[in-house]
Amino acid sequence: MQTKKIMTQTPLRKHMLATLQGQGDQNHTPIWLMRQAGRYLPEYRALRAEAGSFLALCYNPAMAAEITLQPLKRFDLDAAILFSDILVIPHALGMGLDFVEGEGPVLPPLQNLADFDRLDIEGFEKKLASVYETLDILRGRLADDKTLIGFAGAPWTVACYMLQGHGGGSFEKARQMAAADPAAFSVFLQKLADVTAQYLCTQIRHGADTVQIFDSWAGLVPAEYFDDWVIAPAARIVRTIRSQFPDTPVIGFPRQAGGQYTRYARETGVAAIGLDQQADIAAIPDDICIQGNLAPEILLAGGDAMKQAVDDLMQKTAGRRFIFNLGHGVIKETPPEHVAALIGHVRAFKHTAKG
Ligand code: 1CP
Repeated sequence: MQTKKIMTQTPLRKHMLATLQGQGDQNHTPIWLMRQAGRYLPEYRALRAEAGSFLALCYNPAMAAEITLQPLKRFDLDAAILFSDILVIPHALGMGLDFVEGEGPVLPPLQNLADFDRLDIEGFEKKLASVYETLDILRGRLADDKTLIGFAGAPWTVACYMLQGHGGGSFEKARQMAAADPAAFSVFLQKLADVTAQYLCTQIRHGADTVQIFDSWAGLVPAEYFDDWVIAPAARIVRTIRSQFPDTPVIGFPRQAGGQYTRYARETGVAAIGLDQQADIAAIPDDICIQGNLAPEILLAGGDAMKQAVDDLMQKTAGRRFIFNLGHGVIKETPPEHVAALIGHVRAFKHTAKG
């Protein structure tokens, strides 16, 4: 009896990876949340205090692996996302980087676009060895049915920080440097794209099942430069990854790309696009795999309004490839119980028969 039971069990599958590869199960919508590890979790805050600083945490493989797994211990998620930050690339290229309490990242900004060539392009991978070690640990500790997500910032978004020196505003100085010499800026982004592609390929070699490109500030790019500054660098990264890892899907997240989302999906060759909470799902052709779209504020609020919003999103995405997620990261005041309730509601959702 026992043997028979084991034999009839369906093999464990990575639901999220299967959905990205076009082999998803209609009865299991994969779910993960951007910033699912982080400050809304008390166990994160405890390890963060122990490490002393956010960067020390990122570069400590045992701790970074532990933090990556924290949300999966609490919640029935389909994926783990490597715990790190998009700014480890400029840091590994030799730029200073500090995360100032209550202020966010601070870097000594580049003064000229040509300064890129003074960065440590040769040594950068060595400095990221601890990130790859984190992935090695995760590959051994993650359950077989969980998808491991690697990531990097998109060249435009990372360039914003490299040229501005900090976040928390609208990157006026970075945008001015870019618009003053768009051709030189495109070259700057190409170089950054090549470094980023190399970083992501090494993450895949160390066990990432998929990688996401975070273009958080894509919405700041003027329409006439969207192709050069957002689409072209992402396409360049996808091309490199595909040439080395043809089966590894790439997710693109050009946040607040509005009417440009569909073109981004078609022209970059990504397997799926992340949608912010303003994006209109109905405007995205349904052969395109989508992820996201629930407003983080709705998760913060919880309760019946959240359940209703989940039902609406599930109805809107019925019959198409969809990975449940937020439109941006979990807000740090979010009660963890709301995350549990959200996932429970997604899992319990049954599509109502139509007609
Ligand atoms: O403990 C702390 O105080 C640090 C807070 C924190 C955390 C938890 C930062 C600083 N980064 C992270 C982790 C992080 N960052 C992850 C981990 C994986 C996850 O659970 O999702 C990821 C994917 C990122 C990516 C990231 N960093 C982005 C892209 C996504 C987004 O949120 O738009 C950006 C823009 C950053 C820069 C950054 N790092 C940290 C902060 C506070 C910021 C944003 C600063 C700004 O608003 O400009």
